[in-house]
Amino acid sequence: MADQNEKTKTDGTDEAGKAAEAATTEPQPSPLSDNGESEASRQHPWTEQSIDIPDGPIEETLSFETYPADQFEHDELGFDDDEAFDLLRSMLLQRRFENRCRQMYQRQKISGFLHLYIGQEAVSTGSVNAIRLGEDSIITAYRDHGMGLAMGIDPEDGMSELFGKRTGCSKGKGGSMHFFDHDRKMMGGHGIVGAHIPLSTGIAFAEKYQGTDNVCLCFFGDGAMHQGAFREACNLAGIYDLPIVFICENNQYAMGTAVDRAFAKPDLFKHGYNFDFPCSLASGMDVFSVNKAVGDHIESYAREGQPSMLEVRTYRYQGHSITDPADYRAEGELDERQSEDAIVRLQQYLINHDLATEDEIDALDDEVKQEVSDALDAADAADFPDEEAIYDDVYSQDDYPFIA
Ligand SMILES: Cc1ncc(C[n+]2csc(CCOP(=O)(O)OP(=O)(O)O)c2C)c(N)n1
Ligand SMILES: [Mg+2]
Repeated sequence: MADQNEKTKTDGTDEAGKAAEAATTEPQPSPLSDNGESEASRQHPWTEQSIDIPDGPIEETLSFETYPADQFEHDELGFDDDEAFDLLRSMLLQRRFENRCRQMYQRQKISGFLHLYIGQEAVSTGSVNAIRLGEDSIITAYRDHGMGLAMGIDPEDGMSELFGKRTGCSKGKGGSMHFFDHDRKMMGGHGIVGAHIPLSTGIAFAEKYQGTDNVCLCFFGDGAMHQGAFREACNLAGIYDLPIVFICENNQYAMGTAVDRAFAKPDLFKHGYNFDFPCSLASGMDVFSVNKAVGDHIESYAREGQPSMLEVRTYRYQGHSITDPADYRAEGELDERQSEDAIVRLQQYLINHDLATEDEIDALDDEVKQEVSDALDAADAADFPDEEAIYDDVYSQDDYPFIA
């Protein structure tokens, strides 16, 4: 990691003033507490930026770490043989769960929005296995079932949420786009594209302010990077040296628009460079590549108070939502991408490394299918929330300062 984003700058700017004040474990005074006029800024000139323009040209050499598929082994990443098998369980659970979701939507047991994560399971599983679960936070967009399950939300609670039942992980009032689990620090499930990115910066700010060494992983789609909120959040994280990793799950499409048609600079990982972040690119079709990349970004950067950016390239097999036939794809495109399937890849890995037999993998799959089937029965049998519960868990404050 030593050469990560190694930069040679000859632009004459003074980097010293920007030398990272590493996050300490002591509570810090809020950088916002005195309207930006901190003690330090009053003792120094307002700006140290030079207006003497150096002789050009200004040259920069950049380097970005990559994490391709088929490069990493389970034991070098710290997984024992059983843990490697558990990764498969996690990914299979997400896929079987969502296959049944689709069916339940058609039977009108689930209504409203339904965005499936099928194809992207290595991203959630690889990432969750790189965090300190219960201490580090994860926040994501509306394609959130897989992340919730990978973080340990019980499939019964997840399916109940989708059925709108009171036993759901958001008490049946959040639905597909709003899986939450406060104890596990799964901070949602958010429906407005890009709107959760500033929230992630707030979470990271809170961790730093409270003097913890916890980090926040913020997942968002390629489409969300067009939002101004992405820039604002990255910039604040950079100014305050926050413990955060911005992770773009580039699944190649935002609704029906392909990433290379929508971006002037489709190498999305490079966008983090504008905030002086270390930036990397990982395969989202190999759980080990994701795990290694996210682990490196957490331990080398986020826990050291250095925000960073990771682009994970993946592919969604289904349409944008359940009602999208996805006929904007090229012929053969889906088959080609599915030939890289992360679940098949891991199954093959386990067999090749004598960590599991085909029979054991089939038995695991049957077990997972049964678990999902039980979750469906429980969701079906559960009650809807009471009508009065509609007023519970709604934020209100009588003396809210800005409302007359
Ligand atoms: C602010 C806002 N604009 C538009 C939408 C409609 N919309 C929902 S999903 C989506 C595409 C987002 O794509 P991406 O961020 O790549 O996520 P993916 O669906 O691929 O996971 C759009 C435009 C929205 N929900 N919020
Ligand atoms: Mg997308």
